[in-house]
Amino acid sequence: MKKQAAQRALLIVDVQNDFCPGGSLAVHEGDSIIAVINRIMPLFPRIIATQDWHPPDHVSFASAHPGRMPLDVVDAGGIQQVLWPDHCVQGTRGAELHPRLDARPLGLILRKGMRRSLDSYSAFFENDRRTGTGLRQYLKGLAVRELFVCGLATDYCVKASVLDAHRLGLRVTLVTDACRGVDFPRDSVREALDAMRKAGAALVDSAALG
Ligand code: VGL
Ligand code: ZN
Repeated sequence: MKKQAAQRALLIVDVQNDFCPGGSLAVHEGDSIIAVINRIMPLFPRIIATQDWHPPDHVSFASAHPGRMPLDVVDAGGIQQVLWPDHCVQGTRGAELHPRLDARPLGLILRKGMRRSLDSYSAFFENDRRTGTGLRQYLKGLAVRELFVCGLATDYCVKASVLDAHRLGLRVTLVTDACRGVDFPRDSVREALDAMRKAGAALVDSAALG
């Protein structure tokens, strides 16, 4: 069998209604990246989208911790867990991919954060850093060596996915104008960009792709 040529892939992280204006965990201007993503998708032979996909009583929801508020930080089984408003509950409209995102070219829609007691920011590993999502094997099976990443939110799921991809030996490029962040705590978007750059990811504007 002929060896497949090394391929590029685009990873679109959590472009879901709840992370866009009007959603329960809306990221400022979260929907402004959709036109950019739709424009760059034709440049990639393989495109994967993730969906944050939580059960209704998920450990990351402040509502699951009596007396706690969103943005409080708790210890959840030895993992520092930021608490969020209920978001991306399985099967709800908030969990659907944003309707303006062109879903036709998506080769894989990967759901994460499905275990009640464990969150998953990264598209590769859950927050215990051990449980894989299968994305690593999927990309390996397609001989993908170079991953471009975009989506929501820059300082949480995008950052975690970029750092894991790099750790797994992929060449990683963040498409900066196709991301938006929560920016909590203050400056966390800037810090996330610095951390990704320091780890060895390239940061580029979509205009430079092609
Ligand atoms: C995310 C907070 C909670 C994200 C998901 O997609 O970045 N952030 N769940
Ligand atoms: Zn979540």
